[in-house]
Amino acid sequence: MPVRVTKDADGLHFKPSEGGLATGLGSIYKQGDNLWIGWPGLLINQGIERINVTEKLKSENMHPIFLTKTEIKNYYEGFSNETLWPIFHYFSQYSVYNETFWEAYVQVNQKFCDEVVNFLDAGDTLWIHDYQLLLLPEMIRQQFPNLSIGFFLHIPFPSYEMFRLIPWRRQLLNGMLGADLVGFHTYDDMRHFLSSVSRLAGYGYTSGQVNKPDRKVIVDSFPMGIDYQKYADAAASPETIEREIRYRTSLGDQQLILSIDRLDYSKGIPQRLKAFERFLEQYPEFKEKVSLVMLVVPSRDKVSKYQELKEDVDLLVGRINGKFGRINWTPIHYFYRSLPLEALSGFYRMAHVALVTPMRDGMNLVCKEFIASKLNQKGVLILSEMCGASKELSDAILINPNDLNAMVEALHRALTMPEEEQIAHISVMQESLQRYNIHHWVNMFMERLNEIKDDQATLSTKFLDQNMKELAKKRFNKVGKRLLFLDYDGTLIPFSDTPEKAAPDDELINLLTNLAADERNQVVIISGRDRESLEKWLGHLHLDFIGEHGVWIKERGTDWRTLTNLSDQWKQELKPMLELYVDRTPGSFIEEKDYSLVWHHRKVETGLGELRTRELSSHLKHLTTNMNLQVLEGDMVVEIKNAQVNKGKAAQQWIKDFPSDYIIAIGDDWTDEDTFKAVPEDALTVKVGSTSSAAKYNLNSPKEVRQFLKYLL
Ligand code: GDG
Repeated sequence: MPVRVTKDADGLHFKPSEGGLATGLGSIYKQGDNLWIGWPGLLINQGIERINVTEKLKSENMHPIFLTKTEIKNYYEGFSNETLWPIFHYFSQYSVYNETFWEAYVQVNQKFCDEVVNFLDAGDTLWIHDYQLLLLPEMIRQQFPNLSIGFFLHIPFPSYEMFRLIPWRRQLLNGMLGADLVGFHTYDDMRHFLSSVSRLAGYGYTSGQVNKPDRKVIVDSFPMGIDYQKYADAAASPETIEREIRYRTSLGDQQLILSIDRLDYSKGIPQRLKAFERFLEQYPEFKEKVSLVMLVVPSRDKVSKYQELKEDVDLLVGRINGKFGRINWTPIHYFYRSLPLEALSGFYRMAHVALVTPMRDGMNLVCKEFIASKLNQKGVLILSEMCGASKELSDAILINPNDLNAMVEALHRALTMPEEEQIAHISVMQESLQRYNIHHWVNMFMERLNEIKDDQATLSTKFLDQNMKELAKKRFNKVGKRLLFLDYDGTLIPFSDTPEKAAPDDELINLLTNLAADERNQVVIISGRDRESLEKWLGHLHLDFIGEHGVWIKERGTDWRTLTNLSDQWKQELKPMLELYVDRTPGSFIEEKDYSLVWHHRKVETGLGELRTRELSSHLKHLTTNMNLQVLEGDMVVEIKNAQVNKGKAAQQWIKDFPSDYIIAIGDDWTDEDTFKAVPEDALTVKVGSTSSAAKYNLNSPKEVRQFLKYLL
């Protein structure tokens, strides 16, 4: 929460919180009817104290959720800060995988859910923040299917190689995907997330859009800004200036290097100290001329890794001060406590150099606050490449925090940089930070979320809802003859690893038998499948067939025949090329039909399959020019077939030969688009899945298709 409750002998106190999220959003949440719900950061067990805290926070648009001692230990210190935090910051060696922590994480997310729903109305917007609540979006979605839910992650989203280490990785991803919009600081975080979603949760994505069967989820980057004016104003305030004079009088006229962080191993504090030590060794002329002001804010001090870090930092500071210090000069001024904004602002004003060198950081706001506080535009920012802010602040001196020599050289360059150069860099950065400030960030996120809701509303008018189903059924019952075109894979049956495994189950056989039993129904299975499979699986039923996209056809009670004089000579020519791609791509294989060849990559390593698809398609398109062939990229396949056949042409033949009063066409693949376009305007066309289509309506899955057909019966 933006305030932290503390307790001493005098009772409870409410202080502004440190930490990026709280300071960033602190200026925003009080507007309008907003309500900020969160944990107030302290164990409060007594009923009366809970009531007092709740009352006090209510007057400031906040509502507390209290955690018990065990929840703080297992959920907050445990799963959040000993499992997720290290992995997400690439410190996998620090991550603890503990079932009790995980159970507490699920339980506390549920606790948040139970509390939050008490405040929610269907038209509200819910914005969930950060890694402590990854499961909450989906939990809320279960209860409010149409609510507008945004999620923002303030820390990095790690590469798939890191994320996959977590035993509960799928649950975490599915939890996040309950949101309509998932936001990150940088494009890299977003691309890592999408990669994990496709590999672990099995959903495909196009650009930043995850295609879940029930909903599209938008993933985008929103680099967080600061409340620029607040820091600029603070730097100009009399309180800050008074402090600057006071500090300057005690320090003398040395140049100051500033370092401000929460105590955290991700911030690279020991590495920074070592770089400063080496700088004094390599450039002894700076002794007595420069001091490092190091402000470390206590954080998560119950977690053992943080306690160890604190000891390391204490030792290093002691060692360096002992080694170089003089009576009249302290190399490092070290503060281990939280200071008020005026003090912070005073340091930002005074510092010649801000040394911001995290090993990993989602964004990092300290560097932005430093820039905003430089009213005279004099100063230099040294910034780690490993923080989100480095993507925006390219006018800083960027360094790799593992490279001590680079840090030493950066310090030397910063401390000797001519003033005009300092002003040039700072002014560019100020301009950008003024524009992309915290208000801009909130607006961008909220506008995007609203857009998505509008899109969903448009799409949902296309969803084949109960109303439409009833209308369809009325017409179905009324008319004399009905013609049904049903695609097979992905429409009547879900996809499986190999084409042979998609044999029909009993439920499907019964459904098709019952449909065909009514003489008024003419049911056409219209598929890309070879005729042998169709015959073997469904040939005994009273159905019509269009196989291999229209190469083979069979009316009920007759034999298979082909409509056109097609050539299959080209297969000999192109097959070696497909074989070459099989050799180069383990897990892929060729399916050969009478008049088409298919290269399948469903079992190929994610990413490699898509890469090879692009290579193969362009290779084939080049080779098949003037061959009257068509190269199709389908669901995990590349198919080559004769250009003169397609499902649409075949369907037209049926429509002509078998006049009917009501046509229904259902399919999932883009080869089915030809069917949708071929049927008359008054037909009922249904696309399975949520990508755009010529069909009038959508259903989400083969399961829903079956339910609809049963409903018609
Ligand atoms: C997380 C991500 C991301 C520091 N000392 C004092 C104090 N602070 C304030 C600073 C700044 C904030 O704390 C620290 O923010 P950061 O962004 O640098 O880092 P995290 O706390 O780790 O924040 C981070 C952020 O979320 C936002 O998304 O940028 O990457 O890790 O605002 O000014 N404030 C006061 N006294 C102090 O002594 N009052």
